[in-house]
Amino acid sequence: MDILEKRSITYDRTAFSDQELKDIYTAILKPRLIEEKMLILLRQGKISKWFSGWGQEAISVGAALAMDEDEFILPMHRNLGIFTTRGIPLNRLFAQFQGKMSGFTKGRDRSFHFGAKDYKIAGMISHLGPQLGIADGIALANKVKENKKATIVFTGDGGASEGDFHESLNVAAVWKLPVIFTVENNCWGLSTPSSEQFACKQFIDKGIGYGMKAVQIDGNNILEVISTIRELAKEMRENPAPVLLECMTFRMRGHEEASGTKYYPEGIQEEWQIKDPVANFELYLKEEGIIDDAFVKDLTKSIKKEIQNGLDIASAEEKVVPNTEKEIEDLFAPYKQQVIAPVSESTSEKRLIDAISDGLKQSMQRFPETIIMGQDVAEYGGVFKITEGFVDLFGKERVRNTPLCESAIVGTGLGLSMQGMKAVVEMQFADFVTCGFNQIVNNLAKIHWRWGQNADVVVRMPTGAGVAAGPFHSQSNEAWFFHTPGLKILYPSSPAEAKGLLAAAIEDPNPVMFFEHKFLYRSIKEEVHDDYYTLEIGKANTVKEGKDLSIITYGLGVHWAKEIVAESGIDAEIIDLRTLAPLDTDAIYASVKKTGKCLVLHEDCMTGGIGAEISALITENCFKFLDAPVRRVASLDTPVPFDAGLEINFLPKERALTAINELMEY
Ligand SMILES: Cc1ncc(C[n+]2csc(CCOP(=O)(O)OP(=O)(O)O)c2C)c(N)n1
Repeated sequence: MDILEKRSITYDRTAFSDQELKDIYTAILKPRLIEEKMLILLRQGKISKWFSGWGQEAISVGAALAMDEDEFILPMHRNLGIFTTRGIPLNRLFAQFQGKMSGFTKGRDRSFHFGAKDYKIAGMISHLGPQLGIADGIALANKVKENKKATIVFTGDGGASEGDFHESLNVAAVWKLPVIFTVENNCWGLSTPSSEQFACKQFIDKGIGYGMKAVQIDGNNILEVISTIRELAKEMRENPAPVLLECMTFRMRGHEEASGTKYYPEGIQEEWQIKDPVANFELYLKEEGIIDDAFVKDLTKSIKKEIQNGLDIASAEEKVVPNTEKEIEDLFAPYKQQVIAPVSESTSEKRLIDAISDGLKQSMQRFPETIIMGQDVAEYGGVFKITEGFVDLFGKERVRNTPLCESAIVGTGLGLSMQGMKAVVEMQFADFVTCGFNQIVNNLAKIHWRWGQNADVVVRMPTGAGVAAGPFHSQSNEAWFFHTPGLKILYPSSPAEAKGLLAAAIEDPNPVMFFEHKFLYRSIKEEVHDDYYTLEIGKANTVKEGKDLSIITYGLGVHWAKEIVAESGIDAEIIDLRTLAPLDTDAIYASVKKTGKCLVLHEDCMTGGIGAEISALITENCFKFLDAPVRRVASLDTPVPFDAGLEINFLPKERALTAINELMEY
């Protein structure tokens, strides 16, 4: 421990007993001593990277001490003290740093990128800001269940420049969620000083803009941190509402050890050195006669021993042995779908839109812990009216209008899932998913594989062209997600499929992208079972049997294929994939092996589309059965144009017949 000659922090110990003060000192010393050790190991090349929290320990330790043990904390990369104070065994922590099996991510993710539900810690991803939206979801669950619990989430002053910060604070303010948004204002984001990061004077100035209380404290004063957070948490447990907490502090070491601190102005570290949170507190406790040199010596010795023991255990553990099957298996939470048949024979004619609405409604009844979130989904019923009347049935707590904030809402869905709830998020148009993309591909898709947390979130995606809506309301973007391991993708083509698959998606505890074709919403109808039922995820449907050619398609493509085949009289087999991930390769191969010729038809653009993958799979697995090269017909590789004539030209339907004829003649 660095010795300070003179204390520069003033403490108010009124609320703390002697024993408590000793315990607090014990808690704050531990991460400091771990850091000291880690820096040695780093120099010895025994760990690869280290993000230092040196000088910021009072915030992490103070927060963990102030919150109830069963309240969630969502830390960042400098919050070692949260993990230690929450009591994570050091051997597991070090095993995590070393990528060992007994860490928290089976060697799949590094350093502090993990969560541990047993310790009520929800870990970060590298992108920083997405943490904030998850906190909203955790807090929303606490609020609707009336748990009287607070949640605390962290960001740096740099991370607070991300859109997620704005979205998440705004949602929490509008929904009055019990979250403490903690900005560790350590004056720098990597090499960028605050003056180049934000123009406001201080973060608390933002509170008024969000309509939330904002409090600034000395983040190096552990008693102030504890007292403030205790008070804020106590208040919001009773009267849920978010708070912006700005903790003034300084990052004493480099962004990560290898990057150094050359960019720091001369003398700034020395200036902050005298405000060291550990040394000041130690000096204060000595002055108060609560601890003495012997106590510090003994404690240091015993913590060092604990650290060494933890390291010995972690280091003795063998390296992770790769097991490909397990790597793939862990992408999703274990789940064996039980397909549910309708109880009665009762059916009625339903358009696609009615069937989706019906499936959604029945799922809401069946799973009372499901929350629907989206823009204008409440009284207005959503822009396509899928949720019309839902507020009357389920109330506004469960059918929630959201601000425009796709990222925060997907994050909120994940937070609900961490609390054992289900979320259905409606993108107003599939095109707008770009604004929530990060949460989907990096959080929802990866979280189970990383640390075993499922993401019970269905993202509804009103998709596709044919409605003359131009490049930002017509896109097909399923391929973006198809390329991302960890997501299921459903794309029904008919009302009956849509109802059964949506119910199946909501039952599934894993993240599902659910595509609904806008052109089909009101243009197709059929008899659909009135009772609740599900269809098998991952199972294609043979729409029409045939022997001369296989047309593999989905969505609107199924309807094009049916029309073309009916008009041309070709004996083609039409396979409706229904699920894009997992892909029913058995059905594809069986059909191609039977017909020997294959056309893959889809509305999405050609290049890098799902057709490319299917074509490659057929070539690899059915080559000797093929009598012609696999053909793909897809939309042009351009954005979707607005003018109806241009849109028809863009879409593949008119090119499909030519391709079919060429295949037949091959
Ligand atoms: C979206 C994103 N952009 C850039 C980075 C690279 N990066 C990692 S940490 C960091 C600085 C963060 O600064 P701040 O939030 O103030 O936290 P601090 O490191 O100072 O604790 C940057 C630029 C990242 N991880 N994610």
